[in-house]
Parts: sequence; structure tokens; C-alpha cells
Amino acid sequence: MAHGQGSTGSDEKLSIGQYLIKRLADYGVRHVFGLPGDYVLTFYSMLEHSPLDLVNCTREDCAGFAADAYARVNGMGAVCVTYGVGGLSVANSIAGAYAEKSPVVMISGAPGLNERASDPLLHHRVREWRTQLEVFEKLCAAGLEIVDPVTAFRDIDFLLETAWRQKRPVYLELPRDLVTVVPEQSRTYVAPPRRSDPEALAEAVQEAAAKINAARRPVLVAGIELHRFGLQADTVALAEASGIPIAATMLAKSVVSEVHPLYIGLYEGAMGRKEVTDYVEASDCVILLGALLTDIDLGIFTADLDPTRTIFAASDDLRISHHHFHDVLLEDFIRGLAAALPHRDTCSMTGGPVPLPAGPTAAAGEFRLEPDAVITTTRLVRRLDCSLDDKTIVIADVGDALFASSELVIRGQTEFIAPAYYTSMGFAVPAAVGAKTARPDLTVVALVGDGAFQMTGMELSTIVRRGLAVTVIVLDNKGYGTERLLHEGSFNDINPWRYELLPQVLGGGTGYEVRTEGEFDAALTKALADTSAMSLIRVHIALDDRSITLDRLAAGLARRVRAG
Ligand SMILES: Cc1ncc(C[n+]2csc(CCOP(=O)(O)OP(=O)(O)O)c2C)c(N)n1
Ligand SMILES: [Mg+2]
Repeated sequence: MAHGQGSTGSDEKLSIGQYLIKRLADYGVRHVFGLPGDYVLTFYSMLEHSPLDLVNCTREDCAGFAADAYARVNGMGAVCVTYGVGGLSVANSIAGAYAEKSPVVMISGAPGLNERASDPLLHHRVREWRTQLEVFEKLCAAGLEIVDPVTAFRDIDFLLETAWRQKRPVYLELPRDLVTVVPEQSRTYVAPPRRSDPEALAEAVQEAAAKINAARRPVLVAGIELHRFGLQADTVALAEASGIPIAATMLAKSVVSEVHPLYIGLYEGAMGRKEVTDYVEASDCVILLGALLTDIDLGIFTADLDPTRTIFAASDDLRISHHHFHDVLLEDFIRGLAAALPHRDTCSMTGGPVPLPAGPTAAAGEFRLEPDAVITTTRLVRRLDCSLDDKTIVIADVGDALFASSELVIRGQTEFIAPAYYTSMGFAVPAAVGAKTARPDLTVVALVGDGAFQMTGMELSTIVRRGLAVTVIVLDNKGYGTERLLHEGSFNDINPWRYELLPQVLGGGTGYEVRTEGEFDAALTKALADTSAMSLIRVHIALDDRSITLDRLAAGLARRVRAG
């Protein structure tokens, strides 16, 4: 059955809970992350006896991060929790999924409709029965409470299709006395067709092609929606058909393989490599595809793009200079452009005052290990880079882990996951649970600061429990290094932990403590070779050390402050 189609005759015997499970499976969801509670136990029991695998996490916010990463890797994810205490704990994770366009289905149990008759103060209740729903209505593309068996199937269909189409989270509240109810009659939902207005499409493609053809030095900038809508191959086809070089934003890092000959690197304003920033900003036609123009992606707004030289195409907007087009799907626009543009020799477009930047591998140069040298963040990333292949997923947490990873060269397509816009600390370890669950065949490496690790690192417990062989690298600079850079204060210090001993506490995996390049090299080699259990590498980092990217950002911000 196609995603967008709702219930069929044979579904009429299913209960509401069974129907939800079936529809999740239709969308490719095979795992549900969460933590039980009495308002959701009936549904949990149903899940346990279904083809879906329940992944019990240590906290609901972690389950939300895991479901988010799972959705990014798998196409759709689900988290299921109890009412109030569970639901409200997931709010931050769902907010991140909304901001970064990750299709997570958030399912919350709730008091039964029959229990609410005399308006009792049942446990976990906050203000009104609808309070939690109202919170999630603000954080999701759509939110509904199942209240009527007749419309329940239609509501489920609508929510799932909305998550799928908009690549945003949705919220579904399931009162506990409706889970096993088999509707006597059910409504169906048929999603309206998604298609471009042919005339608007033709005109947009024509106008964009004319602008690109008239440009001497066009450049493509790939954004995150290309990943979410599965348009990576179409984008590469467009670059190859036209010969136009391509950069990517930080949030979209690795959407295009970073070793593709037309790939020039990340465009991230003053935070990025100067050659790439200069090249993009000197271009007379910047074609932004599926980009969210966030401050991080634009190097904390140090980027300098002239709208009259810009084509901005996204899932909900198409602007060519100051002309706005409606009803043009991103995929049709990309494919249309690929067909309309003549092939030009890349070299002929890249002359002029700013030369074509070398790809990131060539720019980084050869890496030679200095075994006795004290390890730094940048050198750690260079060493990690040597171990990446197209079977590795790298997850970066917020802090210098994120900035430093922009220096990695990701070989495959979309093997890099980070909360690079919403930037909620504590994402990486739970996200490793989600990513490895979605793709057990891939190697998963999580890079996380010590501060972020102290927030959600205990989710390693789930990693141990499920026998997930992931590698977690803790960058231990004894506190909030990124914040030290902004504002020094004792509030940036944290209690030092013996991170390397955690495997003993958690009952599985191997811990390493390293200070030099040689020690890191040895630990990483062993960790990546260990496919039986998780590895945790604690890396001592000097207090004043920071990655090249963070250094560039600090210098760029300082220049901006000086310029007033
Ligand atoms: C949930 C959350 N709380 C607070 C912040 C603000 N914040 C941004 S970076 C940072 C410090 C990160 O410390 P750590 O994880 O050790 O990484 P480092 O900066 O040392 O590399 C903080 C507190 C945040 N981004 N997210
Ligand atoms: Mg730190």
C-alpha cells in the first residue's frame, strides 16, 4: 500500500493500537524508542508482541534524540512515552527534530477518556487534559488526540503522511482506553497529490537557467533538505550535467560525497575555509538547494550573499533573485534544471580573481602521525579522518566536537549527523543508539564534549544492553570550552569524571584514556576493530586548545565586532 493511502477493508478488524503499528511499519519504521508508564502500558504490550522492536532507553529525552537520529538515517522514526512526565521530557528533542526537519512520530499515552468524566487530578496531569497536546502542537507539524474510534484511522493516516511529506515531527496522543478498541466503521484518509504547477515549473526553470547561463561563475550550495527528501543523486546529476561546482552547508555536511570531483567543501561564512567562502561569495550566481539559512550554516551570520545573485530553492519556497514562485516542487526544479542547462567545462567557469578551491582532501594535505605529540582536537579529527570510509556514520555533539568535525572528509553520502542548527547538547550518545539501531551494518562513531557527555552519556547503558558496537570519543577539556571562548567564568567548569571506567559500571565495553597522538591512534584502531561491544575513548584536551574551525569563527566574530 502506498504511504499516503489510508485504511483498506482488511484493516477494519484491527484495533486502533494495531492499526497504528501497521501504519508505522508501512512507512519503514522497524523500531520504536521510549520508556513505559501506566498510561501507555497497554500499547507497549501490543508493541512488544508486534513486528516492531521496542528500544527501551534510560530517559525520554534520550529516546527522542535516538528516534531523531533513526529518522535521519532510516527515513522515519518513532518515540513512545507515557503522559506528562514522559511526554514533556521529550519536548526538547522533538523541538530539535522540528528545527532540523526530522520526521519523528511522537506517540504519548494518556488517561482514558472514561477516566476523565469527573475531572479528577490523575497523576502526571498538568493543568488541562490538553496541556501536553497544546505544547506539542507548537513543536510539531501536526498534533492530534485520538478521541473517536470512527476517525482514529484517518487521524493516524493523516499524521504519518504529514511527517513523511513535511519531514517534521508529528504528535499523536492515545488515551489508554482506546488502544484495544476496534472501530465499527472507519474513515479513510487520502492525501492530496503532490505535484508542481507545470506552467510555474517551466517558467521557474527557464528563468533560473537563463540566469545561470548568463553567469560566468555559478556555484551550487547543497542544503539539508536534499537529504531529507532523498534528492542527493538528483543534485549530483545536476552538478555533473552542468559542470557547476558544488559546496554544502554544515547541517548538510556529507549530503554530497566530500570526495566528489566537483565538491569544493563546506560553505560556512567566516567559519569555513577562506578559499570556499571567497569563491561562493564572489560567485555571480549562487544556487542554494534545500538549504535552511541558519546562523550556524552561515558562520553565525558572517556570510555575505547578495539576493540578486542568488537562486534559493527549498521545499516550501522558490526565489530567483526577487521573484517568488509557488507550487514548484524542489525535486521537479532540480530535475528540470539538470535537463535545461547545457554542459559547461568546469574550468571555463572557474577562472577570474578567485580560483576554484581544492576539494577538502587535497586541501587538508597528507596526515603523518606524531606518536609522542600531545593530541589536539584538530589532529584528532585528522587521525579519525584516515579511518573513515563509506561504511561509517559520524555523529557530532554540540561544542568543539561539531566545529572540529566540519574538518572531516565524509566519503559516503549522508554519513554525518549533528544537531548543527538547534544545537542541543547531549544529542550524540543517544543518537548513536538510533543510528546503529537503524544501520547495524555501519560503523558508528560519536564525538562528544565532556559537558555534553555528562548530560546524556548514561545512554551508553542502552548501548551496552543492546550490544551495540559503537565508538564514543569524549573530548575532555574539563568543561564548557566553547563557552569559555565567549565568556570566561567558573560556571564553565564541570566535575571531572573518570569516563574510561564507565564500561565497568555499565557492565560492558572497553574504556581507553589517551593523551598523545600515538595513544589515540592505538585506541581508535582497537575500538573500530571491536565489533562485539562499545568502546569509549576519553581524550585529554588542553584547556586552551580549539579546532581550526572554531578559531576561524572566533576571529571572524571579533572582526565583525571591531567593524561595529
Ligand atoms: C542543552 C544545552 N544546554 C546548554 C547549551 C549551551 N552550550 C553550548 S556549547 C556549551 C558547552 C559545551 O561543552 P562541551 O560539551 O564540554 O564541549 P566543548 O565546548 O568543551 O567542546 C554549552 C553549555 C546548549 N547548546 N545546549
Ligand atoms: Mg568540554
